[in-house]
Amino acid sequence: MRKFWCLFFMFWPIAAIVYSAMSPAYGWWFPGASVTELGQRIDNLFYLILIIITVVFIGTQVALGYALWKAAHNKDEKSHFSHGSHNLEVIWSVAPAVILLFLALYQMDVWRDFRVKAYFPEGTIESPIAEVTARQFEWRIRYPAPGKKLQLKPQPDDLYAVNDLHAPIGRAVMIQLRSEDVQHAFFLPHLRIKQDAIPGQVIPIWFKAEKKGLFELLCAELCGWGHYKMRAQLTAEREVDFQDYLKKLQADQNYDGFPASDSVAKKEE
Ligand SMILES: [Cu+2]
Repeated sequence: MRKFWCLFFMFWPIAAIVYSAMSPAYGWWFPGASVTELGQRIDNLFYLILIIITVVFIGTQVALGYALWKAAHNKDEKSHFSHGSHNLEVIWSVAPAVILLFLALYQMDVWRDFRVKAYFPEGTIESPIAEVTARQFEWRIRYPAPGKKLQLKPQPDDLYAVNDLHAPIGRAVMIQLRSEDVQHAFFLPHLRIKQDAIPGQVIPIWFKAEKKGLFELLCAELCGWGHYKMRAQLTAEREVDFQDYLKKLQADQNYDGFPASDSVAKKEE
């Protein structure tokens, strides 16, 4: 039985290491390569941290195993209590502090480009493409009418959609994130974007999708019983298709049940 437990507890660290080593090749961490350049930089940071953690994990497990092994084979010596080692304590306090400080400084430019408004790509702040409002349990999207700018307050000619966010590819775009009720999290795993939506706050997010496609948009914050239903999509498409989509939304919203020519005649009456 003793052997079983020994093998049992040895199995999990080994399984964790094998899993970590295999994950990048199989895409188990993230779904495929990032669709944005900034996302690739975030991935690089993630893998750097993963490597550091793996090295530390293997190191500490091997040291622990060695200490146990040595103690188990040294039957003559009685156990003794030690007050501790000042030198060791200094080493294991300073080493992690240095690693953390390095990471804090090293990730700064990615953080700055992602979050600091002054560094957002040109043109994004002035003309957000949409406002996304999270609510229990859906994503409401508000676009300005074609040719107009998004205002903070809803306008009569604004365009609305639910659970389907469209964005053009090849240029940096910004959206305004809000929440209507509780805390949600706007998560675009393919773009490596995750941002909490907080009631009472308008939070800007920018991204530059490089690839066309449909990408998952999820809520990553347990927000109530219907949390699982907050699955939406981002449609990344060419600029012309994006403009066509807005025009189609506009036509659909202005549809009054009459053919176009009739409705003109009706207004003139
Ligand atoms: Cu939610």
